[in-house]
Amino acid sequence: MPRVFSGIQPSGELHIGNYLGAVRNWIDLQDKHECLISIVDYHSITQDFDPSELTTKTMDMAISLLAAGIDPEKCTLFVQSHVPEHTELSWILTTVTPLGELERMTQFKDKSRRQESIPAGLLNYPILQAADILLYRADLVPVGEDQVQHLELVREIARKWNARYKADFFPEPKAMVGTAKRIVGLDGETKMSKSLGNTIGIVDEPERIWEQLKPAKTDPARVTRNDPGDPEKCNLYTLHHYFSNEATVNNVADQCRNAGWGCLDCKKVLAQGISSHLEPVRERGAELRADPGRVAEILRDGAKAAGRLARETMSEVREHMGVMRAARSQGSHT
Ligand code: AQP
Repeated sequence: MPRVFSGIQPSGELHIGNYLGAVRNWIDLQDKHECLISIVDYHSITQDFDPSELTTKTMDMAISLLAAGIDPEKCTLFVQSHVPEHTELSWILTTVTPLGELERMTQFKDKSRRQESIPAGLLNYPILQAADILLYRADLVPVGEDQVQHLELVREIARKWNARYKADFFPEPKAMVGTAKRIVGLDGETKMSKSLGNTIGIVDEPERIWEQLKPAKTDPARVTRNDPGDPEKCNLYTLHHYFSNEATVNNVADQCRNAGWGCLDCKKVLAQGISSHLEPVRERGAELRADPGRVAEILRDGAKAAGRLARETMSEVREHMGVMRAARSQGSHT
């Protein structure tokens, strides 16, 4: 069975952009692939974060993923920092990664613009990502379009390590991008992003979904209620394709072109579509929230399973690199 790895940062609520761009592909893959999904908390500390919230956000992300349909019976779900080999391999990979490649990454340029002082961790983010994937020698990495450039670099890092140590050890993982490549945020401009607050969360209550949608940007040509619009220029029309049925999508387009509906009318229909689509996710989320012990247990079992694979890889990596083995303590049978 091909092995799949993907990760998500606990940097905010799981939103419909993450869901459409990545998570629903993970859910589809878990039946026919060996899947490892990690909540990558050490990635999230490369941006501003509040330490008093990190554990809660990590737990919330686990709850949202499970509620969305990640099934611990079929897939290994774990927290990145619970498997320390991720950071160990990351250090090793820094020694074969060209600095110039890191500096030209679009996400590094975007995110460093948002920070007053740029931590080296933000630059090295794709190396930790390479470690996440290569640690499990994964074949496939289902991601949104924003991560494709990082995946190219991961492939290059795998090639360089293999060449440096004359080993055909790390496979070159392939990015898998679904149909929802880049969901735009409710500001109508930037990528929907946890850290930008332009999102709809997948466990949001209907009232919250409406609150978020009400001020969302639509076709700028619709200045007044009677101005006809072009649905193709409206980000919310794109969202209708995912959350409304075909008849509604066609009606939305007609009503927009003829100014039959105002944008608020269109938003009300979209809010209903999103709310009812996500209702089962909200319900499962509430059940899991009431049983945090069960969620902690799933993460513990996930870390155990991932840790076993990670230790196997690291032992071979060290062997290829000629790293001295630690002496076993007397009487040790391990
Ligand atoms: N807007 C999006 N459209 C499609 N796919 C998306 N993804 C993220 N945003 C969109 C995909 O979701 C997966 C998890 O993302 P991540 O947590 O690793 O980081 P990210 O891409 O940086 O996501 P955010 O929401 O923008 O988080 P912040 O604000 O913390 O940086 C990835 O596969 C990503 O492609």
